[in-house]
Amino acid sequence: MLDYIDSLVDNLAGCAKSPVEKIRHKNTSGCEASGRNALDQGSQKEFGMAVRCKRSLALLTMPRSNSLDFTGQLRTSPLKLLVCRHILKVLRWYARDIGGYLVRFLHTADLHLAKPFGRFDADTQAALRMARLDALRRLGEAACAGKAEFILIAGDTFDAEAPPSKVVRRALDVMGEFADLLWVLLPGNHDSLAAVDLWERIERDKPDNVVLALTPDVIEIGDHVAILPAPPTVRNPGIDLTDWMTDASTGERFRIGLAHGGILDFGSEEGTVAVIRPDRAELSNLDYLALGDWHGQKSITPRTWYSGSPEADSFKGHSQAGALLVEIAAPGNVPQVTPVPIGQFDWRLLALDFFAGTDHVQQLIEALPASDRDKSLVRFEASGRLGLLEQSQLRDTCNRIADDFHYFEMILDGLGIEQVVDDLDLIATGGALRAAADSLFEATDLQGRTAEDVQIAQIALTHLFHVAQQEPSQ
Ligand SMILES: [Mn+2]
Repeated sequence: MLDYIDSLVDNLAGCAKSPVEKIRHKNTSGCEASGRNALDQGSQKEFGMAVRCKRSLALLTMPRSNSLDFTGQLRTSPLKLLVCRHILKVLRWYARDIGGYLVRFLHTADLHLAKPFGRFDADTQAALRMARLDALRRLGEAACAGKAEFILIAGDTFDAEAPPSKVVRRALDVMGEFADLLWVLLPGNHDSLAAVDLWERIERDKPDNVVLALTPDVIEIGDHVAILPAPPTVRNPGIDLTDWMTDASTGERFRIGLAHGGILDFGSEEGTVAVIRPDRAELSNLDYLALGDWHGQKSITPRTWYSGSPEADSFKGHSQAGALLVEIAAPGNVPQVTPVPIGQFDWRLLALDFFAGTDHVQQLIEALPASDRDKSLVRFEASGRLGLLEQSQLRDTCNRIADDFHYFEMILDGLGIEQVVDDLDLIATGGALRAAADSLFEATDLQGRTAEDVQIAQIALTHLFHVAQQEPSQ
């Protein structure tokens, strides 16, 4: 273990020289555009940090022959492993600082706070809205756990231009709780710059650790990072607002673009005009382009990512909802992007194709989420063909399991009827009911009818069958 620490120290001592040398090299070669010289404040800070690190590291490993030899004690102490681990942790932190240029941040977007979720009952609506506010806190926690310096929210923090006042207050309070973390907020298309009152209010009430990206101007974070924002002026600007990034001067800093909208040839979440160039990051020399709009996580190029929503909001089948932890070792390096799960609710679309003769109930049960059912929203869409009795059994199964889930919706209208005339006997063998069943059955024949009429007849017949099965037999 001690040998390992020694070798790590040697490596770090070697590394400590490199950032300083790099700066000098850039200046003497004259290839740097914005002219930071070797003795400016930033360089002095780098050099000071390197010297301090080397001294601290030497102190950590030096006193082997001293009477206060803690490394000697380590050999016998039961706390040996614990202390060694702690020293290694400290050394790794130094390794990170000596690098000097490493940047780590969390990229998120599309929280859609206060989204109404009108299709659901009031309880589900409230739970889903609360989950989005919780997501904000979980993002803060994930950023701290991942040692991120700041969080970029790439638009659509709010679902509407005039969200309920209390939601704005809560959101700002949650961000304020993470005092050591910087939150950079970009307007999106739902909360574009046209939402003048909203952004004025946020500007007035926000805590100090919240930075608003309301103009296409460079935002400098610390000594090493430049954020290049492209705030949407209106809901659907129709022009590529990231154009300005190419000519933005940022010196030695990391160049991180922040934008909201659809990428050309890829489309947008809600059908707005998709105009951002897919090669914007490469074209404008960005280290990373943090995008919002698309609610699923997606990489367009190694430097261009949609983080997706941190909490899912549709049955579109996006990948697991979360954020992206982005680490860039030095300007120009390819970012290391790690998805971080955030979302609590699992929106599950079950599109199942049935055909007669298979165990249809088992097919459904196997496809259902096995765990965390109270956090699952399920939309079950059946297609294919089943007999009337099998359809009725499927409906019974759905009714039985629906309460297991936070929300369960079944859509059996796409399921055709396997035409077994004997099934009609199970409705009635004679009388008015049988006459109705016969007439509906006849109407399920496509000959001379529209597909829509046939589907209506099928739905009516399956309902009639299901109702007949519920009645005590005559
Ligand atoms: Mn959105």
